[in-house]
Amino acid sequence: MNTAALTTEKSENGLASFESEIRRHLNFTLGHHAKNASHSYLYVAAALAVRDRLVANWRETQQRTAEADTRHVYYLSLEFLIGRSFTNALYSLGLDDEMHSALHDYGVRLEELAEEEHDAGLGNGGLGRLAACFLDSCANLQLPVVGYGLRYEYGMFHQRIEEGRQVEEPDHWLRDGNPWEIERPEDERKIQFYGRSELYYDEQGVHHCRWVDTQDVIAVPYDVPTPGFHNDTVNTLRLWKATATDVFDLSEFNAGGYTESVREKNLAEQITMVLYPNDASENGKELRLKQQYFLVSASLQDVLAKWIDKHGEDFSEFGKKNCFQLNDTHPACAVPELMRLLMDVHGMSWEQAWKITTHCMAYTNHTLLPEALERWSVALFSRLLPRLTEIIFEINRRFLMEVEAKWPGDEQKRKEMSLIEEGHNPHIRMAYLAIVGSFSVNGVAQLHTELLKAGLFSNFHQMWPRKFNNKTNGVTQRRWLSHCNPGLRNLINETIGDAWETDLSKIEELLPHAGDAEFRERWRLVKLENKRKLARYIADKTGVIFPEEAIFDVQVKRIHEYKRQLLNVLHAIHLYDRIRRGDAEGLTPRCILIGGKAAPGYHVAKLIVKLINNVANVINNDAQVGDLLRIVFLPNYRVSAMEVICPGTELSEQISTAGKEASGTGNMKFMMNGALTIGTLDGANIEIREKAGAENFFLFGLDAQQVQETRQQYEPNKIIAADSDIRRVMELLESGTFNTHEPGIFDILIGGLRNPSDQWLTLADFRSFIDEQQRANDTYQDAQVWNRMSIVNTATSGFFSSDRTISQYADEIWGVGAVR
Ligand code: 17S
Repeated sequence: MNTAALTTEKSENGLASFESEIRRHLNFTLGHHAKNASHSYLYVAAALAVRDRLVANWRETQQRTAEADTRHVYYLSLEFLIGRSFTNALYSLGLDDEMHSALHDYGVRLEELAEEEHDAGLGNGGLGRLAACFLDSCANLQLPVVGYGLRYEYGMFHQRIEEGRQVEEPDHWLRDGNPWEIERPEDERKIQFYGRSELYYDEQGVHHCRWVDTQDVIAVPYDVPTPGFHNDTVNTLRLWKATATDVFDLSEFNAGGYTESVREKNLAEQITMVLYPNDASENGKELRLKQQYFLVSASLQDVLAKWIDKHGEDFSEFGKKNCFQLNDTHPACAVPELMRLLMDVHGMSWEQAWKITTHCMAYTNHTLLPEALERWSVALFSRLLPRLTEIIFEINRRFLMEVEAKWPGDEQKRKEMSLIEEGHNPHIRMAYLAIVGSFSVNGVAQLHTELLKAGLFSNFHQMWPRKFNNKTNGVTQRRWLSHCNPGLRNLINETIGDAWETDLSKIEELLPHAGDAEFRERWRLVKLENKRKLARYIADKTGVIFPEEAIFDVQVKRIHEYKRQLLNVLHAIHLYDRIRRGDAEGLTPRCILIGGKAAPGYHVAKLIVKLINNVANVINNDAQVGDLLRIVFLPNYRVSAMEVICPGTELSEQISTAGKEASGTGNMKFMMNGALTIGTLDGANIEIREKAGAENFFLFGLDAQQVQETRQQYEPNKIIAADSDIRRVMELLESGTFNTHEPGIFDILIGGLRNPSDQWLTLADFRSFIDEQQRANDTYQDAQVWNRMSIVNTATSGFFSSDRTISQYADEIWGVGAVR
């Protein structure tokens, strides 16, 4: 298409050039003058102009998918951590150059305007970001997949650091409007809560159940376009917002209930008001269960309504033609809810409904921490969802008969496997419900899946071995390499072409170039430029200067004991100790960056944040340290921060206690961008090391098996006594060097390290960590060697594309192909 012609006339899609479309949106959509419009309005106008370019393809994709006689997949997730959409959409459409020059006329740079966009922080961490990468890959592969989630008014909290401590602030990301959504009031659904279940007989004398005397809430969908890469496909993410029914019910109004009804509206809207920020720890709050059921019921009703539009009440093919992928157990209510809808609303028998349900549910597990497995008290569940509770008990009754048939007389097995954990306060085990109701159960990395089969879910694996499968996670190389690292993208494209952007296996064509000294030098210069950009970002947010000749050593992820940010800090203290005692010979300058949010109620995690900040304060202000060492805690880590961080990172810290991190996905983003990994044999690290080659990975620590064995006879105090480096680190920590005015504040952390029942075995791995860090230190001194290893890491990252992961879901679980 001739873009020059666009500046004066409209193209076939009825849209003029970006320049005039932006003006039109400023003037008519937003009611502003184009002259000296604020950046925030200019951003909205530009985003709307981009959205307009998506709309025609969006409609066509919807029509094509609706007509296609294929299975449809619904990705149900309480979280979609999308981040920003503006430049991502431009990049997918191949329109960044056109936008660049259009904005020139408004006197603003594209990069600057992009900063106006609030991150859509509708997720906690890996699980939510995975859902966003998956949607990108589904659109790239043109798969008939719709994402279903919640439109939280407040996403992940904003993290501020005050005197070294985390302070949470609400993130009202919608305050300036959201140009990336379209409200669809015509598709609203009614969601029931509370009330009771009632038996009745129909005209034929057949008995049925119905759920009556309920309190109802309306679910209104907002659709978010998800563009594929240069392929004219635009898929849909449908996010539900909660609102009250009949706000202006006239009888209430006349009876003086006006303010009452407005109060009810507020209560209803609470359901989608805020994202729960505690990843990996459930706290049994009623509102959280309401959110889960609200998502599930609205989405299932939506899918059923569209089915009925097309097929009437004939559900014979429903199981074959639909698939619901459950992102962890958070949407596991989908199992009993689909049963309810099929039986109570559509008149099916239990057997018919169960056959359909178990043909279309698939469950992904994301955690190995037993304490993170979701359980809901039967008392709470049955008050909120009485009819669903009956159905769950009936599923359980029938399931336990199967258990009895497989292990006759084994009461212990029935107790272990029951969907209901008995006791004075019985609980529903959501993972077991998901397993029983699904045809597929998958883990997210090889080790994780093996550990699930042998551990947490071993009984179920014995019963249904073929249900269990692995889908190692991946990330989208479009956001996490091409788009966030244009310097490297251009170098790669000049060298091997751009086919890797849609087929990352092609990136291995870089491998031979690792032996080319001139290429290595260009590679080094790109990294250097990215380090400078990252250093500017850090200086801007924290005031700390990262010298560019230092090794950039980064750990960004949620703060959690099992991820062992504490081990990272101990290493920083060790380096500081060496500098202080004049043992800095051969030390490579190092800048340590740590970022991540702690769940607001997770005291130990918050204390770790405080420790990082206090240690940073001492080290960064000690003249003796010079440029040898820096440590920084970067506040408010989020998707858009990672887009600056991963291109500039040289050493990626993946140091969880082996057997605890299900997969990790940050590890993959760093690898793609040429960072080397220092890590344990945990989650996807194992596969990263396999692909990159052991010689291109810094391995340390116990493996999952050894972790189990060490727990029996772990004596951290002996380790401290026997190792002078470790002893000095503990002495520094215990001397109050890092908390001179706040005596005792780190005692809990110190006590944990010294505790023989420390779950995370931090000191068991410390010696090995120090030694491997030293090896990284030494390797870095030879830039030729380091850069070769860096290139090899990028070149062998092909497997970690979410395109590969999603192709496997499509082939091995969903049974779907591209709709073109
Ligand atoms: C992560 N799981 S974020 C794993 N669970 O820890 C990673 N959140 O190893 C893995 O790479 C990633 O998933 C993708 O597979 C996460 O209540 C659980 C959770 C979230 C919210 C919540 C409770 C639990 C609000």
